[in-house]
Amino acid sequence: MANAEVAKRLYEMAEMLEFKGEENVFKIKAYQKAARHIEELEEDINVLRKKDELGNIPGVGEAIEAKIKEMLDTGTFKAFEEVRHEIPEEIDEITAVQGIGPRTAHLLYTRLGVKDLEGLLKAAEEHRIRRIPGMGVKTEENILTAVKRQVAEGNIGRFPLGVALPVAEEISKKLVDGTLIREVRITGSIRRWKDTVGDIDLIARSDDPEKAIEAFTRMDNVQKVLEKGNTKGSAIYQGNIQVDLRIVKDDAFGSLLQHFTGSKEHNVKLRKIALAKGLHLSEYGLKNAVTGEQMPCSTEQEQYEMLGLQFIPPEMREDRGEIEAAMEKKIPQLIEIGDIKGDLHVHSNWSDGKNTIEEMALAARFLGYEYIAISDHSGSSKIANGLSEKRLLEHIKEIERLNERIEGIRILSGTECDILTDGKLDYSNELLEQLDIVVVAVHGSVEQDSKTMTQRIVTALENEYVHILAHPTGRKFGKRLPFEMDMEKIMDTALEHGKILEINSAPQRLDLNDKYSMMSREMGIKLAINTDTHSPDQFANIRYGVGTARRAWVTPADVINTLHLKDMCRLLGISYERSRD
Ligand code: DGT
Ligand code: CA
Ligand code: CA
Repeated sequence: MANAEVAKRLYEMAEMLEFKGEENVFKIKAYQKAARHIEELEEDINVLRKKDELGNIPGVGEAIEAKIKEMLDTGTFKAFEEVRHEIPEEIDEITAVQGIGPRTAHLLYTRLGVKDLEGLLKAAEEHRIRRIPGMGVKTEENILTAVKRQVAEGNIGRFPLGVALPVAEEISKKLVDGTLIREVRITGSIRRWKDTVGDIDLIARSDDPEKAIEAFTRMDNVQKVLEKGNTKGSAIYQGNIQVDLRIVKDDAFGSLLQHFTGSKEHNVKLRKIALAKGLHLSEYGLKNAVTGEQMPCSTEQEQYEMLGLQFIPPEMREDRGEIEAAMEKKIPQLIEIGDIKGDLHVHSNWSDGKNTIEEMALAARFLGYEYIAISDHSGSSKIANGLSEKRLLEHIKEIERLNERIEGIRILSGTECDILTDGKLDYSNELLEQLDIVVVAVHGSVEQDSKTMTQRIVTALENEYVHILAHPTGRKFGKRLPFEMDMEKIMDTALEHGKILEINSAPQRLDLNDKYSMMSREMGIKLAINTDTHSPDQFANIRYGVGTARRAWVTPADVINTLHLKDMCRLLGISYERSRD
């Protein structure tokens, strides 16, 4: 088991205990704490175990240590399995509803027998929830609204990309480890970098498809085999995610890749174009509709070319005008990870990050970045150890010192300043003026009605010292739906005042999403693609932000952190010289 898996199990244990109404809060907190520290470990937990150093992990006492060992040996632990049997399987559906935590889910289950979303909706509509002591009419109404919204947004039964992609990569790696399977490609919505995905779609090349499918179904962590054919396999993998695998021999690999990358809407339109040319398009490639001659393509490029189209990047394949653009050879040169020159939303251990400012700067320099902005939280974010005005001044000084000492990267002094409930900012203008860059964000009081929330953000964007609005809609997969707000009004304000909107690359956020990123780009609003990282490894999340931007047809010119340091300094009105020596 990898660190992330061990951590996940411990988090689940905490959640299940909470669900069960565990009285001892410290027990729940202990699991969460251990999980958090394991998640952030830089060393492999299996290695620590060999060195007998598990006990050194903060939060891991004797009891949890024993459970970790059990997990590393058997893949699970007894206490976990025992509790799991007492809890209905679909309970995640319930706790994913805004405003329902494990305790409320437990009440709904024990009092009303509610164990899935359908049951919850029914209970709310039949006014049974208000009769539970302590819940009331208002709670019932809120639950009903939240469930309806969740259903309308189609988020049910889908996995965040940040969950599915690492699993898909893990499986791909396992599959090519053998000599049997020569190449594996991730296709479907994951390859299109869609923010949530229904399942994992893989294709592979092998000379012996049947054996390859057999090997696939016998992989570790396969929980259930759904289909096992000559060239097709389908299974439920650990984490309850479905994996579809198709195997081909060499010649039609490009055609198959194109087909399974989708989207369905994109493919339907391609098929029409093929027909107009007397061709028939299927997963096996193109075929002459009259003679029946097959024309399989080994690359996608070839297939698009045969249809008279420019190559279309996977992220654009949603039938949003990309086929028409490809006909006119007008596919834009989309942004790539290599275009990113710096990260403007980075946390350090001055607030809730894990590492020092210096460590973050060195990690960024290693990635080839020219600059980063350290944007720690402001004072009102108490849980995040936000900086008081006094500590922010020290923070600025520390960054000055580091800039004198560290070469090859410029550290910009920044903040992720809270937008207070009325739209005022958590720091005075006098203080904001002393920073290189001001990132603002909504954290508390997220339940405000649309009018109040819109005005709150508009007011913040009207402040002359503000540069970037971070994670504009506040959504978090499985935890929080987007704020109620008038996004168009917020975009109009951003445009009017020259403010930048962030595409936050944290995979649980991906906020702005593709749709709003596209609207912003079309309006001419500049974007920043940041990671909001709390440790050096999270810089790697930039790929999710760039993927989202590519879905929105974003080019380097639309994004400010593709600028070189000199141009970035000019944009921010700060001296470039300071960084040179
Ligand atoms: P998902 O899984 O809901 O996130 O979305 P996709 O796009 O991965 O959809 P999925 O897994 O049902 O199918 C994978 C790809 O296979 C899809 O993007 C295009 C292709 N495909 C599936 N069903 C059809 C179909 O009925 N017609 C066409 N033309 N292509 C299909
Ligand atoms: Ca899929
Ligand atoms: Ca599928």
